[in-house]
Amino acid sequence: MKRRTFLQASAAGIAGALTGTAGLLTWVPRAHAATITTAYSITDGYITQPDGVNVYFKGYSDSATGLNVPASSFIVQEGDTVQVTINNTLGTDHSFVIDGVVDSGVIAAGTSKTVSFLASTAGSYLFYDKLNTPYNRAVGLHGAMAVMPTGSANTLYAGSPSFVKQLFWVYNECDPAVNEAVRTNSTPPPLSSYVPRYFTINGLSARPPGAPGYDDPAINSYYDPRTALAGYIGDRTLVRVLSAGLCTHSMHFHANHVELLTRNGSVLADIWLKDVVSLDNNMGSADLIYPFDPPPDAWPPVSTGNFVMHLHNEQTQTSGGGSYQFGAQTSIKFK
Ligand SMILES: [Cu+2]
Repeated sequence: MKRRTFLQASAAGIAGALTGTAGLLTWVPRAHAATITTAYSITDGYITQPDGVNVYFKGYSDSATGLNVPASSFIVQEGDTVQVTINNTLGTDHSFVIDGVVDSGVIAAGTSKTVSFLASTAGSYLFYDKLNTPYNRAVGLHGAMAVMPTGSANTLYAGSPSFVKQLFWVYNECDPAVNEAVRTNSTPPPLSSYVPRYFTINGLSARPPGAPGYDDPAINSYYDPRTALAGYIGDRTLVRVLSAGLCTHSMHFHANHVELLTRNGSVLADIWLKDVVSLDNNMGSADLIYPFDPPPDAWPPVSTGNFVMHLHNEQTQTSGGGSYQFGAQTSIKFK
């Protein structure tokens, strides 16, 4: 069985853009717009879940022989023209869509297509396969694009609160019965019988102490540097949260409230301070800043320590049911 290749370096030359990871983003602003090119191969394979079960996925991958779920993210700035070439290596039709921005139409089995679009508005975007909705998206054909405001390295939109670091959290979950139906190109079970079993951030689940992979940041979302929040006091971190799956989530941040800037693509008129942030199913999104301030009201004052972000929907903390801490969670480290 194939293992995921999510840390595989991309050979695509992308001016000013970062690829090769699904999470942490770096960015150097430009004074002028540019044309950005990137490429993905639609591939499939199996990814081992926390309980050892291998589950079938499809992905927009960095190469025709790898499998990336989610896709390597990319970052551009307002005004850029983006050209994405998608090489569909599979025997089934697929597509590449960003709602309100671009729709490739059908990319037939075994063909390639290049789409071109203008990145007109700063923000966080999910790209996904709209065919066979929602199954192709949920089975792994999704990824993230960040559009930075022109000339800015540290704001979400012009005039937004600023940050020091930024990363993506792309959530997904799967019901292996659905993935298997996609693999065999048969009709998935009705959504009334949908039973999500595995829950991921940037493609990984958490592992509790003692579990296989607990110490491995390439396996455990708790320590994955693309996902974990780690900083010194003042290292304000923007988290671009996108949900590819079918479940509603409830993110609980320990040690601090977060500054909630957007929900479902809309900038909030007021910046809310929240410790629990809900995430709608079927492509809900949020942009938020974890402030890395000392936790309020703590005595004696706290400036270092280890905390957690977990989900308050109980199902999302389990793997196959009943295995607490195997779900979508990550660490918050005050260094
Ligand atoms: Cu909690």
